[in-house]
Amino acid sequence: MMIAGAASVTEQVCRSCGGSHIDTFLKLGTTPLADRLPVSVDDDQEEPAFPLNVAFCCDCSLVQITETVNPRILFADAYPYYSSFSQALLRHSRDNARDLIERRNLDANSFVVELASNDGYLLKNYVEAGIPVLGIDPAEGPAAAAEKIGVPTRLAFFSRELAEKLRQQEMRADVIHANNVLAHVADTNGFVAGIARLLKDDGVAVIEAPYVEPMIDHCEFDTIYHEHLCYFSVTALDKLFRRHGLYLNEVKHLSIHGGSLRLYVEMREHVGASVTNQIAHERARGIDAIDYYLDFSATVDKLKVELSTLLHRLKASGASIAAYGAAAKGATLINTVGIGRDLIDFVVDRNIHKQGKHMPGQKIPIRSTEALLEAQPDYVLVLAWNFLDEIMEQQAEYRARGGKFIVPVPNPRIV
Ligand code: JHZ
Ligand code: ZN
Repeated sequence: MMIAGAASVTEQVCRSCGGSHIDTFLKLGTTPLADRLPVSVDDDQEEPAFPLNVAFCCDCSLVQITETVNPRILFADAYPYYSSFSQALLRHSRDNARDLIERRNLDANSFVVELASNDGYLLKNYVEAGIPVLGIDPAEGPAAAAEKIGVPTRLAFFSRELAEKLRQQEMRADVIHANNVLAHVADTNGFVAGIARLLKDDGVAVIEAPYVEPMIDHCEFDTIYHEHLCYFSVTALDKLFRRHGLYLNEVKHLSIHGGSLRLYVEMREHVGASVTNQIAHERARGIDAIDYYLDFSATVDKLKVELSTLLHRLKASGASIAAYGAAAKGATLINTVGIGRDLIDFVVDRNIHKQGKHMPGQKIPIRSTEALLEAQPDYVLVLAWNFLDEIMEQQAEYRARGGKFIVPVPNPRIV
């Protein structure tokens, strides 16, 4: 499973249960890394690219990609993702913190840890409320941004070993947040074991991860990239936590990122109806069996053809097209569909760390969002479709002047 010096390894067994019955049901080809943005368009230096194959474990139901790219390559070097550029995400995070402060009676004597704390977008809410926190994140830029706003941050990958070290220093958490990180770690079991070590006996881990059901049902195949090693069902998660003496006691559905789960995980077993009902639902729909996944490849191919045909038709009619959101998922979309500079003039993004760089693989330039009103392209392909409402509201002027958006999933459509 682990890679010391190698750029990547191909897994032969399940990341969670170690079983060897893993069946590949989707092959997206070889794609460049989604969060590694080329600085220059003439940069001849070849971008590293890796296979993107998705498999189902017949033993524990976990959906996973089979290639593990070295995390140091994926996250440490100029990682451009900063959480704080979406207002919707900031609101979502603030509500989550407030809810936990109230539910758990957190105060100056409590301790909240976030794994993959990024730029402090979530923990800052606890800091404001006078609650001690520690962020843990391996990406230098975002971690420095967190420190700057008063969120103490340890520059590290979280692991079982780090949890052990913190515990030796008398650090144990009332609340551990882990948002959009469980799917990112190569040592899935080590990470969960670390949570079990760091949690107080009566503490709670609050974990968010995209849910595999909407990914399949809404053809959100662009959320598949090398950072996302796992695509979770509640069935697979329940087994993963139990292996480490943790219990998934409550689950909530969230609309963020195309449909996510928020999991409440504790040391004591107190499984609520939200969990048992969801596992029953997954069984009824067959989410715990390979058949559910077998049509996905054909559905993805259909979407790719439809989108490519639409963009070529618009372009052939003389229309100009730009794109919105230099999102990681955008990198998968443009590289698997083959959307290059012949179709898209530029991509806009509010994240200043992405502006001036280029989309992976296709090397489409990334500009600030003001470029939309300056150039007034006829169409804008929304790569960050998960924030469509926020983007439409913010780009009211572009739309009032006649601009139109193209939303790629679940079916390409113009709005
Ligand atoms: P966004 C991220 O993936 C990061 P990405 C990560 N890979 C992960 O796991 C998933 O989320 C769950 C920009 N934007 O967040 C910001 C605007 O410019 O959907 C981002 O660059 N203006 C760890 O990268 C991009 O769009 C706006 O108004 O696929 C959105 O990327 C808004 C709302 C966003 O996910
Ligand atoms: Zn398994």
